[in-house]
Amino acid sequence: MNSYLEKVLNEIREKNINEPEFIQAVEEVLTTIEPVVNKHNEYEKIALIERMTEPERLITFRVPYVKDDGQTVVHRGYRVQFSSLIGPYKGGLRFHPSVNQSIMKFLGFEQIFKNALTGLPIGGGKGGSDFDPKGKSDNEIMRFCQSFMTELQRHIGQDIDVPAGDIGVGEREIGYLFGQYKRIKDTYEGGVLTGKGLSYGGSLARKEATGYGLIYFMREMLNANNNSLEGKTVVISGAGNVAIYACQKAQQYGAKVIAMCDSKGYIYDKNGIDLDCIKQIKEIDRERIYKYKDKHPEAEYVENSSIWNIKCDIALPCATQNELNLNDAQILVSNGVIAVGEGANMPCTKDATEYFLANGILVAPAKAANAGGVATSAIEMSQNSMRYYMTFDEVNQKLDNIMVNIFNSCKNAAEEYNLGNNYVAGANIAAFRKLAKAMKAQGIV
Ligand code: NDP
Ligand code: 2IT
Repeated sequence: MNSYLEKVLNEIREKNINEPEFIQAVEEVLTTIEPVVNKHNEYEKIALIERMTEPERLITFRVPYVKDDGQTVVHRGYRVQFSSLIGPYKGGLRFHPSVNQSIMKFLGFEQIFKNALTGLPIGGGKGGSDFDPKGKSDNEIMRFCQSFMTELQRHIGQDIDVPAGDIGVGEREIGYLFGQYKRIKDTYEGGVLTGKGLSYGGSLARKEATGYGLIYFMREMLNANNNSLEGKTVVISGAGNVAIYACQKAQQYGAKVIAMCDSKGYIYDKNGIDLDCIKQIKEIDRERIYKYKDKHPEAEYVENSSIWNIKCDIALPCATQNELNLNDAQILVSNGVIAVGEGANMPCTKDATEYFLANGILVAPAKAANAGGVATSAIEMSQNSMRYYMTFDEVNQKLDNIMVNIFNSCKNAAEEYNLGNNYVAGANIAAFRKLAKAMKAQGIV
């Protein structure tokens, strides 16, 4: 490995010894940008990689709230303002009991590269809390969001840092967060959050954007390799925002989605998933996926088993990080999978990704393939600035164009460095080159 990259990587491993996800995300990027760094000896003197891998700012704060039974509970809130190189910090908020500094930093780091790939002026950030929204009443969610925003508001703004949703944060939570921000600031700053409800500044097609974008990217990737979605069997992990709209678009392109899951178990429906039923369970009832069997007794519900044991042509991990490991990858390959599309952030472990690539499986890397969500968030910010609304078709068409451009950037970068159809490396190289250029131009900051 390039001696400068090796030195930086070792320092990062030592300094962040308790942050395995962050180290994993950095390793993946640094090991694939080597051919670019080899051409730029000047990077070492200006500590370009060290600066790119150290967050500009990391904020943690106390979030107390009172439960319905009167008990006060304290959670930890985070905002990682990783990079403002090419725009205001931008990235989602995650509410999940697993949230910690490592997960926040890995997500913030990935976001910088993802946002660079969109071609839009947005920097990278991420935030959230170890709060578990599951089983909480609406009032508990509201009080938690208000408490969270009471601290977060001093660090964000439509030209400073623009949060959005992620796991456990959807339109309901964004509404409560926005209401509290507006109340404290006493100004209507529409673009301070994205993923807002349509009645107060949200964008049409933002809800669908990440899942749709994933399938637009997959369409382009298959097309470039003389294949298509038509008639393919698809397995999708998760049953949340990304998974649902990936399923919808895949079905529209003639693919057959045969399985989806939540963190408790998966549903396998050989007749093809009934998405209206999943939407009712997950978007409206906020229930567990096994309820699918109430309407479809012929479907199978399986707990404590990997969804990746199911034979399919296309695997779309859309739940969470490291949900698809080497063993899963080996099973998928032996079952004849042709392509993997990462809807979640870093869903495949590093060895799983390497195994797919070594076996000629097409991999649509998260940074590129799930960038449609944040790209549409940027389109929401534009609409808020213009005090204007675009139609669903206008936004959707822009999203489609952005995903085509992102795919082409990954493809062109991979080809330029003789990496064949390794779009994982292609994505990292394309994003890194843009960021490195901006970093050099802006001096030592
Ligand atoms: P949601 O909260 O809407 O849904 C998450 C889904 O994943 C749920 O079905 C959840 O199940 C499942 N899940 C979570 N953890 C696990 C686990 N450990 N094992 C199995 N299933 C699990 O989140 P999103 O759909 O918004 O996010 C999904 C992924 O996509 C995340 O990695 C996120 O970072 C990424 N992403 C999201 C974007 C967006 O616009 N929302 C944009 C780009 C990426 P359960 O309900 O049981 O917890
Ligand atoms: O991981 C992601 O890109 C998101 N959760 C969406 C971020 C955003 O600002 O829309």
